[in-house]
Parts: sequence; C-alpha cells; structure tokens
Amino acid sequence: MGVLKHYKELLPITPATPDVNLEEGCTPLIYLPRVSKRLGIKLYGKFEGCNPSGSFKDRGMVLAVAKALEEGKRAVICASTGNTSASAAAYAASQGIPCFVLLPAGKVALGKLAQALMYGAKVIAVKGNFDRALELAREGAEKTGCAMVNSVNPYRLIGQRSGAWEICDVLGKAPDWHAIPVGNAGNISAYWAGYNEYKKLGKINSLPRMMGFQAEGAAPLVFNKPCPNPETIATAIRIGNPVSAHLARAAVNESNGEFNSVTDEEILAAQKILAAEGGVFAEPASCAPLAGLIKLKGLNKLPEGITVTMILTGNGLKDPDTAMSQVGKPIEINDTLEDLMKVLESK
Ligand code: AN7
Repeated sequence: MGVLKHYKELLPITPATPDVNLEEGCTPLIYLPRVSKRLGIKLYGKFEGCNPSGSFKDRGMVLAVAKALEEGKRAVICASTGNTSASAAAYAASQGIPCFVLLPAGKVALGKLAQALMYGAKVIAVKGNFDRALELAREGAEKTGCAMVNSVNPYRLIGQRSGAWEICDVLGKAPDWHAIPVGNAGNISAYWAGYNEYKKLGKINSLPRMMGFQAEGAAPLVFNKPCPNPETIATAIRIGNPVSAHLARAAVNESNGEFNSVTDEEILAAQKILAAEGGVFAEPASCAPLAGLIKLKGLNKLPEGITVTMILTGNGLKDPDTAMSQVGKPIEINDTLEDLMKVLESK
C-alpha cells in the first residue's frame, strides 16, 4: 500500500499532502539459515533491494517528494552516489516534475545511472566527489527554489524510520543488534529514531545496539575525522564528510553500539557469501554489515545466539560490473548432449 498509507498515523501527513505512491516499503525480512549457522546467531536481512527503485531511499523519497509538492515546489534536486538519484528521479517522474541529479563523474554503478536516465532526470556528472556534488546541489537548490531531496531534507529521514517499524512489526520485538552500512549517515539515524518511537509507543520494550559499518577507505565515523579523498569499491558509500554524522554518533553512543570498518576485499567476500549461502544478491555497500559481522566473529566479539537484522540497502543488480569482476565466466558448450554431459558429470 506504500509507506505513506501504511504508516499514516506516524508520519506528518496532512489532508493537503498528495498521495504519492510507488508501493515502496513492506520489504522482506529474510531469515538466512546458512549464514546464521556460520556466525552462530539468528541473522535476518531486510532486503531493501525489493523497493521500486531498488534501494531503501524510496522510503524517505516518497515523503520528501509529497511534502515538496505540498509546499508548492515544482522541481527536485539532489546529489548522489547513485541510489538517491534513482529514487528521486522515479518519484519525480511519477508526479511529472523535473528532477536534477548531480553525480560524481565516473563513480556511479551502471544500473543506477541507467535508472536516473530512464526515469528522465537531468543527469549532471560533476568532476569531483560526492561531498563536493552535495555542496553544489545545496547551492543550486537555494538559488532556484528546487526542493532539495538529499537527507538534509528532514522528511527523508522521517520516511526512512518506516524500515525500523516494519522490522518490529514482523519480529514482534526489536533485534539485539541492528547492523547497517553508513555513508552519509542518514539511514542509521533514521532507524534509531524509528526504534525509539516504537519504544515510546509501547510497541517494543528493548532497543537494539546500533552497529554501523563503513568501508575502510571511506570511514570518517570510524576514524573520527572527515576523509578528504574517500575511495572504495562500494561506491554507494564513497562519502568522506557525512551530513548526518552528529545524529549517527548519537545513535551509536545512546545504543551502546559501535562503528567498525571493513576492507573492500571483506565487502566483496561477504557479497559472495550472501548470494551463494543466502540466496540474496545485494550491492557491495549493502554487504559491509555482513563483512563486519564476519570480522567481529573472527575477533570473538559476536555474542552467540543473538538476533541480528542487517539492512541490505540496495539491489545487487544495480552494479553488475563489480559482480562480474568477482565471478567466473559461464561454461560455453556446443549444442550437443555429449558436451552437456561432460559438464554435468564433471566434478
Ligand atoms: C546501497 O544515493 O548517499 O548512511 O547518494 O546507496 O543513509 O547515506 C547512498 C547511500 C548504504 C548509505 N547503502 O546510507 C546516495 C547515497 C546504499 C546506499 C548507503 C547508501 P546513508
């Protein structure tokens, strides 16, 4: 039914809020038996890749675009490592308003670029990194009156709280740990706010430890200082100066959580494990939490038997290039049964 309808009572919806809806939300919370066994925990992946534009961004974008229209704005603008732009472009298309997206040139996964272009956004490749593109987008929004739909827009984070509500609605409780990738640091902040709201409403009686994971080459929250030249294969979280750093720090401190970093190699290994032992194909950034859990297990810092939800923030199909560089090629055969049998009977 879409996030705005599903959680109408918990969102700032007024009679004047337009009914924007791409049937986002209600994504599957998938129990992962084989990966759980490997880690000695109960592990669930919330597969945000099932959202209409293939990432968690749709939860907040639907509200941000609805409120922009309600406030009389007639165009949206954002900077993005890819998923925000795909989501903004999709909702703008559904409402028939222009969308401008600023991307770090050459550093956006192919599927995300294809999406923004197909949805009809004006796509601007900035010769600079995401952090610089975000500064430019903010200035452009101020000068033109376009609605800024990055997570500096408060409605983005309010809509993203719905992920936490869904987890609690399905589990009937909060998880022990909430594991999540951290880039611009909005999502971890939104989830923490969402869990707290549910606790206040008496829908859950405990709160999870918020465990944030960053790529080692782009880990300003782990190393406690901005990273001027962020670099990682997980381009979605190639961010050096997160706008919601203060909120994310508060979430981790208040929940007795942690920030940890993982290497690109660990991320790629985790992506393969999630696919080959979990049956779920998530993009590299989304696999930072699993990489982190594996790392913590190796350090004897993962308690036995706990319930962990990890947020699989984006669909693996968005970044086919990275995936293909990690796996072998198909086995090519002549169109004969003899050739086929050779393959089927080989060890
Ligand atoms: C798959 O699209 O910042 O910590 O511009 O695409 O809330 O930023 C994407 C971020 C994790 C990090 N996983 O979330 C953008 C953008 C995926 C992402 C994150 C992003 P935040």
